[in-house]
Amino acid sequence: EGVGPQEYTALKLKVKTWADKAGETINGLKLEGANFYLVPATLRPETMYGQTCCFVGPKINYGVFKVNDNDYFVITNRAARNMAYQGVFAKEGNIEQVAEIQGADLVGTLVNAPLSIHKEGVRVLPMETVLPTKGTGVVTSVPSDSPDDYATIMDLAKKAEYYGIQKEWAELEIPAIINTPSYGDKCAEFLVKKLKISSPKDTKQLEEAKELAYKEGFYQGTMVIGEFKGEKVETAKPKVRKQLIEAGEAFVYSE
Ligand code: A2H
Repeated sequence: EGVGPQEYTALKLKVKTWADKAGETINGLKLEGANFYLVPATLRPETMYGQTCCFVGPKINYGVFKVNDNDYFVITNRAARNMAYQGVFAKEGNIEQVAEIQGADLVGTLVNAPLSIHKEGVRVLPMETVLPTKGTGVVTSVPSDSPDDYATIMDLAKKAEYYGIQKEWAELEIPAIINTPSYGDKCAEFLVKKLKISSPKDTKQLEEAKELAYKEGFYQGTMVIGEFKGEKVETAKPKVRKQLIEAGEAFVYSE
């Protein structure tokens, strides 16, 4: 971990259809015409083409925060407090929370994931290892390039009934985003298998896989999808980020 502030890209995943319980809460607010977004924080904006779902911590409490007259964000209270001083909300330093929803009640919600090949949307799914103390408490899942995400979706698909989800939600096609000389074009899957990681609870091996994937992807990787196909990750990364921000689909979030 660095000592300076971490600069994330916060991505706006617009809710298309709420899971039942979250829907009841939101409908009770009678905010006709409002837009709601789950807002994951990522360090890898160039991988957003490969989003296949969006993770929340099932036991984490999320707030629904008013951003402006039409828009609301679903994030942790902690993240809202930080954003209030980063020019994200209409009034500097002011937080307006309209509801609280537990992560478990968000599971099954269908959201639009900017740049994802899955234009029909992706599902909100549970991830036990989401930290309430980092980012926004929401994590977008890119199983091609994140070993944590890959290990989690494999576990979800294997135990769909236990998790109370539909198996198909965890089995969306995983496209290749980045080619690397050492680990091929789906480095997370390659490393999870190589290090014999069998569950999201294999913390130590996952830490190692994450380190290897990150270095190889960033320094040796080449994009194999999207507008910057053929470019090195190092140069494509700021371009994809800029594009998302200019399209109003993302913003800078630091902590
Ligand atoms: B990354 P750092 Cl493709 N709890 O985004 C657990 N993990 C969280 C989190 C939280 N509250 N908030 C963000 N994260 C994840 C993409 C990605 C990420 C890829 C590869 C590696 C990777 C897609 N998931 O991260 O501790 C988010 O996942 C590995 C470093 O602040 C975010 O970026 O360095 C990253 O961890 C931030 O971790």
